Amino acid sequence: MESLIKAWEGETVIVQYDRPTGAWIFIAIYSTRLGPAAGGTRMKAYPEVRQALLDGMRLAKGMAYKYAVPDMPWGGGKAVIALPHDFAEHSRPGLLHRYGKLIHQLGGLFSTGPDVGTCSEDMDVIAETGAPHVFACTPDAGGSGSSGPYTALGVFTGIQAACEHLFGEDSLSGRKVLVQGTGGVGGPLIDRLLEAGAEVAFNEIDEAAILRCRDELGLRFIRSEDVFETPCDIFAPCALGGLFNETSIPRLKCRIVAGGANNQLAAPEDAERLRARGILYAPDYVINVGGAMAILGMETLAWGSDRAEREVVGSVRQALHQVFELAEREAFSTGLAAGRIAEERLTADR
Ligand code: PPY
Repeated sequence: MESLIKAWEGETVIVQYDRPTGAWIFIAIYSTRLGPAAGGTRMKAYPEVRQALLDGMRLAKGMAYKYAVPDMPWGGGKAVIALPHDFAEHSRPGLLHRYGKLIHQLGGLFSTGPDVGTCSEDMDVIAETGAPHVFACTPDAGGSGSSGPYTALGVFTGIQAACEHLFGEDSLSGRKVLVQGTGGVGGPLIDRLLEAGAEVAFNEIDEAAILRCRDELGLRFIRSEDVFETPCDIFAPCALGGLFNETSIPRLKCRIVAGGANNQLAAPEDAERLRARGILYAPDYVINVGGAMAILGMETLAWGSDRAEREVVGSVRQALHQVFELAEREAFSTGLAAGRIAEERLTADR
């Protein structure tokens, strides 16, 4: 893990070994240049502990870029709790309380919210020891609840912006959209897409969620092995990241990639691979800012939900058009364009 930390351009990594459970807690802080760090807490088992650290470091950079593009006064950070493979669910509250205590001790250097493997109910438990540096608690606990619907609203807006750029009209009526992951973000995204008249297919690994989407919503199910080859207008990854690489990109049969998952590209060069295939890629951290933007606005700036929705729609639309236009003008990838915009903000004199 020494070499991983050494190679990372971020500021700080906080490490805590949770002896009672055997879990490893990593808090990666990429940059506090624009403000104190905030980012979700990812909690899952990894094949190896070092992969959890690497995940946290990559996600923290994504958060820094995510805040930088719409000029939010927050720094990039992410927490990863690597669970032991024999983790017992009854140990969860204790682990979350000890993690909350660490958050509290950091005194605002890092604030957190939900990510893959944690939900608003978990934030309530973390907040018992970690308040006030815990966002998106349940409404019962005085929080604003799940960020998923706001992320989904931003992704929906981003899909419209991509269609406008590529097809000259933002209407989704009759557009074929493949949504991967039907959980906190994919679920509400599907609802909006259907309402807009899109033809939605989905991929999912959870059996109950498959039944719900296929039998109750009547959507076409795409098996995991067929996801990349399925012809569609828009492919919207809303599950785990790292899916686009030199072997998956040549198989794609979509015109647009625009989804909510973090860290969709295995490597930065994959943005150029998508461009070379004529696929318009909406950079993940630009299109999925909605959750963080809405939650932070509602909980630190006293926005109401209407204001939060307006801010998300306006910011994602404007930022994506800026990214698409810069990429077109300079004839380079949208990933590079978004990176330029974010880095300019992160290095500007203040
Ligand atoms: C993300 O956008 O990936 C997050 O980590 C979401 C987030 C960030 C800060 C507060 C609440 C949710």
